[in-house]
Amino acid sequence: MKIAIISDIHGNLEALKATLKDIEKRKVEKIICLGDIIAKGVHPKECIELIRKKCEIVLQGNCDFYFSIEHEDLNKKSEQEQKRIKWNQSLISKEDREYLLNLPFCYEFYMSGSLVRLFHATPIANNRAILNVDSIETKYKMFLPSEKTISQNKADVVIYGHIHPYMDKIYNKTIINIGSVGNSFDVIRNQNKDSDVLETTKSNYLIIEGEYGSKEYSSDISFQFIKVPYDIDKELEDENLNIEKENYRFELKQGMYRNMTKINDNFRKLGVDVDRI
Ligand SMILES: [Mn+2]
Repeated sequence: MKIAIISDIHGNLEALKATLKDIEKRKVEKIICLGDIIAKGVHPKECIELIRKKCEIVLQGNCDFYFSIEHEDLNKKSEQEQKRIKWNQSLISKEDREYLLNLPFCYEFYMSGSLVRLFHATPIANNRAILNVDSIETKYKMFLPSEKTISQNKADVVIYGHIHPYMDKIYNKTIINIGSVGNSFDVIRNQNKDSDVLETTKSNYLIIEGEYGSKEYSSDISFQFIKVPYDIDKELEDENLNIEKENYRFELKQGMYRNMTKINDNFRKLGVDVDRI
């Protein structure tokens, strides 16, 4: 069975449409979404509608939660943050918010012998970023169960979203980040070493293929990373509706997070010499 796994649409309708079109042509039997359908882009409502129609399983991302709850401490937040919350909430209905708040945290299945566990960011919280440069110890914890996982077994394969795409092997286990459909970027960047940014700014998703539901190791399993180009300029046609349009345009066009200082500080904490890479 072929299963497509998508994540982090962030209200980018053109990216979502291009990705779903690509999935359709690859004869996939099931689509799973790892969350963050909304926030950042101006088309969250249309994205929720499409995701509900096309995806069999949808998990909750940190933004789905954050922009759907009532913030009782709203007045204590910075003016800019208040504006962000109100704006993102104004783009979706009460029913959309209810839908997002009721999404599950985790999904699991066996495939060709491996226990595959899916969540938005970590097995404990959906708002922490585990990066490809994190330690083996930190990455190992991604395979452990928590109160929020479906089973209490250690996973063999972990698939998550929230950041940028990579794959690694640790202790016989496979950790995969599928990247983002609508807010794609790479975090290790260097003007002299970067390739064309159009490679980065495409939509990312993953296809996993194998014997669905089988606990036997006797069949093959494969992971395919796919990058789909989409019409970024068309998505930005409505950018005047966006209260964060400069940041949003920068991220979509440059394939870089709006606050590289924050990312570089995180890297330094992990012992990565960002000034030399
Ligand atoms: Mn997220």
